[in-house]
Amino acid sequence: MEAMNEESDRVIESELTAAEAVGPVDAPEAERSAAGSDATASADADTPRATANRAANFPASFAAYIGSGWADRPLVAPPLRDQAPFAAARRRRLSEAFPGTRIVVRAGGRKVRSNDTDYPYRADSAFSWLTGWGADTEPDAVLVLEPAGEAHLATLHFRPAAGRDSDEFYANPEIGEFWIGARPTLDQVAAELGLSTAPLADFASRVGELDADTDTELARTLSEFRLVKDEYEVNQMREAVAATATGFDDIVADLPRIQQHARGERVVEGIFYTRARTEGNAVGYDTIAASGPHACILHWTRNDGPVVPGDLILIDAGVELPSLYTADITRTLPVDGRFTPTQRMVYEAVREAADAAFAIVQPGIRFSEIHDTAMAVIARKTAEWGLLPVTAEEAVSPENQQHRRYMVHGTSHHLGIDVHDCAKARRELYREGVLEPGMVFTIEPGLYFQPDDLTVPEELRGIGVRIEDDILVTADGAENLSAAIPRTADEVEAWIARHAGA
Ligand SMILES: [Mn+2]
Repeated sequence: MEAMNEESDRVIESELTAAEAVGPVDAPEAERSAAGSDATASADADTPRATANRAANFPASFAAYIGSGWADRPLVAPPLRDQAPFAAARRRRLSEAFPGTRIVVRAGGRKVRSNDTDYPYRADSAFSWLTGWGADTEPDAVLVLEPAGEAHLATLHFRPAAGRDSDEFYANPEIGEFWIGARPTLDQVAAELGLSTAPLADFASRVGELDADTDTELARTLSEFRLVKDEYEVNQMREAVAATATGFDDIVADLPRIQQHARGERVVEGIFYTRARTEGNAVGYDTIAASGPHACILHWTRNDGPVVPGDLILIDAGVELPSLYTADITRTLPVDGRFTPTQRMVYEAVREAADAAFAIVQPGIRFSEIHDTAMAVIARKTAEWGLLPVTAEEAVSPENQQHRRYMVHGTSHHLGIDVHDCAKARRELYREGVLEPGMVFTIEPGLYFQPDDLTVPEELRGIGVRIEDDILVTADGAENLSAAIPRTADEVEAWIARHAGA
């Protein structure tokens, strides 16, 4: 955070023009020619998708007619976004790490889901981290850090708003304004992100540059830079958790309706999705709504099963904000509002593992110690219940690990703009890394007794429990950002009862 206030000229952000008075959406001549006055000049238009064989031709006179009669759209410059100074500090840090080298970080393009329909667009995380551009990123945008003296000059290239002299706005289903909405102008984006902007058409790869899509050292560095969150990011994580908490509350409030549907798990997914779309940008990952024995399938996202009284339902979901930061939270609920004694025993064992892991979190410990601490509880509990062929002490030794039959996944992963954040960081900075204030990660132990596991008594089979919270490392310990979502068995029962009585 202190870097924000430092006078640093490592990255020279070039002069922003027209920051006070952004012109009309219709681009000036220079931009028009750069963006291409002919829609077919754009890469997107080169290969129109399946619409070509059903499109009615426009007569030659039509372009002139539809190109006229439009009001100017003078725009007030949008304010600088909160994240802009933080993104500038991140670019300075990258500049210092790669002096004299041209750096290219791409937002990525749209991806086809089928035929002429795309997946919802989602910008590359490193690109978003460096630019502060989130859910509204223009596809195919490219950030370039060009060496300039001791530092770099940062320029954001993207496909700007097209003028009415182009046929793009009405005739191009993939990028045209009438089809998918207007793009921002270069000046608008420059004002919002505090970055110098240029048309995408002006961007070309150069020999010797490092491209984050292909250079592993650059990609790794960007991943490692993201391990410690700045003040903006921590606030985003708090917001993402708050929105996610509301989504979980929506689910609990609707438990009676959920049980009535043959695909109750889908109802759960839909309820959470509605909250994610209304409060945030989307879900940060596919929601896991796993009722009954489905809870034993770690990444159950088919979500097509019923939600039956007497069972537990495991819900693992997170709201991704427009800034692209996401929460990642799991709660396991008794569908009818009350844990059976066996369910409660398993649930509270998992909670004990989570609480033990959380208790040791502070700057200076190793990330892997969190997992080891949670697993020691899992080993002790499963040994106490007579499930292990060895003692708990024997099980936790590296050459044994029998208890992991019931929890094969890790306890923690970093969290941020990606749900599994910093995935390209080196093992010595991740698993073997030492905790620092500002790190955000999950603690998510579980116990999963497969329905056909002959090593466990019948009453345990088909029970799956996970409790997942989002943890911030503070100066002298840790804060559970999701502590306000009911966690203990008693709290969870009271939560459901509160809604049932309402
Ligand atoms: Mn997780």
